[in-house]
Amino acid sequence: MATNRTFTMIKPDAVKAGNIGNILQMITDGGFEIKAMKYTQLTEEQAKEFYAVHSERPFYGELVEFMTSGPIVAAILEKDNAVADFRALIGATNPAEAEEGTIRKKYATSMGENAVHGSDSDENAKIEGDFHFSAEEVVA
Ligand code: DAT
Ligand code: MG
Repeated sequence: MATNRTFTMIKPDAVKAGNIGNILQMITDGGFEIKAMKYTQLTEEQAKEFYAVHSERPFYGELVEFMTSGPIVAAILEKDNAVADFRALIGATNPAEAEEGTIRKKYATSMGENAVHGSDSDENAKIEGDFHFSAEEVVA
């Protein structure tokens, strides 16, 4: 059953480019409600754990280095069908393949530096949200 929450990060490239506000606007215009949010910088340990599923991939080192290279915005978002609808809003992993009107089409610069994260399943949305937020940090 599809739950109604997903987890996102505005990645260091988009924060550095000054696009936090633009991306949050697209997220709220897309009908997502922010249930928790923080501005923070991932440690190497946190980035390695968050992306552990990719640890055997050739780009893992680069990915960890990039994700720790500057501050991010982490957030839990709520909407009906949140995971799938948010993946549609962010667009393809490779911005060259992302559809017009998606966040990655507008703000991502490359496959590695692609502006935003979005959970890929309800199970991972829960794991990733819990990784970044305690229960008290999520609004009722
Ligand atoms: P997504 O972020 O769309 O869920 P993913 O889970 O396959 O994509 O990969 C996680 C991140 O790793 C992705 O946002 C950027 C990076 N990445 C994936 N494939 C890559 C590649 N071939 N080269 C460089 N970075 C890559
Ligand atoms: Mg993914």
